[in-house]
Amino acid sequence: FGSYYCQPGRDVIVHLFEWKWTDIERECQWLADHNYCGVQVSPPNEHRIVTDPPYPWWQRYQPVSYTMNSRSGSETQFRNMVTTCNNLGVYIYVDGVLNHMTGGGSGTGSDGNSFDGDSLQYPGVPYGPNDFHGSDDCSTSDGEIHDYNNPTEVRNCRLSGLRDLDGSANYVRDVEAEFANRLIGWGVAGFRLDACKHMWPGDLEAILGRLNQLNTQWFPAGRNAYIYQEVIDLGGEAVKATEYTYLGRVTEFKHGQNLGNVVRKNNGQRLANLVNFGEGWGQLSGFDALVFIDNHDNQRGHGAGGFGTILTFFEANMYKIATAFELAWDYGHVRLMSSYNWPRNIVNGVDTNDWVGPPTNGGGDTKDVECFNGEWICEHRWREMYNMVRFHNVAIGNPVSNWWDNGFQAIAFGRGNRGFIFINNEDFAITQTLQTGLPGGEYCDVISCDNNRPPCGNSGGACRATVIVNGDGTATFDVPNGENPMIAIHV
Ligand code: QV4
Ligand code: CA
Repeated sequence: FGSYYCQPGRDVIVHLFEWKWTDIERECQWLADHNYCGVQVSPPNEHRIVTDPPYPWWQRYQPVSYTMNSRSGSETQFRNMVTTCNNLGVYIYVDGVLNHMTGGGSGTGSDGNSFDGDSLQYPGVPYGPNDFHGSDDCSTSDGEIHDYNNPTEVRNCRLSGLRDLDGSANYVRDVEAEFANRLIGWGVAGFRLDACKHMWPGDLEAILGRLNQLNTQWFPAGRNAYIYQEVIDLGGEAVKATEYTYLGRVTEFKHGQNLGNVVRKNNGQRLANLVNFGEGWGQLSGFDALVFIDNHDNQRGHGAGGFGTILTFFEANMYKIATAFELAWDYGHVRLMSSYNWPRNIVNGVDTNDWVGPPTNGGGDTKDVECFNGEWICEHRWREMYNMVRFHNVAIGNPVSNWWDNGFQAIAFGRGNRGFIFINNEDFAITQTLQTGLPGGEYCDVISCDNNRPPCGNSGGACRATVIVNGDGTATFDVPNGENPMIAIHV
């Protein structure tokens, strides 16, 4: 389940966090035009509606049933989105929450089904008390996870009070696989599986073993769904990411943590140290890793947070440097984050507004997306991002080559005869002649230019000078420091 299917020359996926189905359906044309492989969408099934605090984004990680009315829209809207995007060759990856249902308390979910987390009743599924882990399986006095050195506790007790499903039960496995197969039947291409650290690999294996192959209306016969499992493994806990790699890919949280530390120059880190980035830094095999600079949790201090480490759109310049490196380098399957804005307010290391949901028309009614209006950030539409997605696509299959560094905060490398990038994280401009490996000719810097063939130019006029590659592959780079201190060229 760790191999994914993209249209030729596409590879990167983007998480359109909390977007509505109608907005994603519209965005797929732009994503197709800019060579994105696919979209990760927020959990589409019925969820709790939380009013205190009002309509937080995290209400969607408290499932009430597997019917399809959610904050992002209806079943019809979801299916229309999948059809339209698939017809454009942009594939949909669903965030699947299979470990648990809601926390405590009772109410009515986003599709009108009642639930009672206290008596473990979810009639919309239906699930009852026998479908959950109880005191037989979890030995902590309050039923919560406390000790991350105890794998049984991590898998059988409750994560933040969330009612923990018994994945060893055939009924639970059947119900969850039926849900996934319903989505696969509509054309969904795979799943980001939530909270896999808290599920036994054998239980996941049993659910995945029940999955149908992808819909042959859009995918070649015999293709499995693409599975990437959320396991946060920064070392030092009992549960390891490598316990899950036999099933599919795993989120590699060390990747964004390491790149955040390097670009911020934390603890004396240098760009030059990235020469063996990836496995050489104790990360998973690139073929097992799903990688990202930030995700919807750690951009607001949830999960493996760390505001002094993780980079986000709030630090746009460093974020672009880290993302450009990630897209130019040859490691892992890259997922970009596309965020909404919120009034981040860090007090003693905690964001007091970490719960704030997407832009709203009032209440829990999410606003239509309008990129760059100050509410929807749309990182995936930043020129530096989508042009580096193209660089990434052009470079596929070519190993890193012609590495150069100045020993400190300036590096450059190529990807065979396809592309070359120079990153200058020093406090001064650099002029340097290097072997690029590229065919001779004139190239446009795709960091500052939208055109990638001379004459290079943007309507905004931000374009930097053309880079001339000589017949012997050498070129002289004049790389500024400060804003966008990078030059990237590709065939
Ligand atoms: C509270 C108390 C509990 C108490 C409970 C009583 O904290 O101690 O037992 O009330 O019922 C929300 C609240 C949380 C509340 C809980 C239950 O924030 O305070 O518990 O609901 O009502 C997201 C958010 C969570 C949120 C959850 C469900 O991050 O804050 O909890 O959604 O709404 C670990 C895991 C990793 C996880 C990461 C955050 O290994 O798997 O923590 N990441 C994924 C998702 C994440 C999501 C979940 C898992 C859960 O990416 O977004 O949590 O689905 O590292
Ligand atoms: Ca569990």
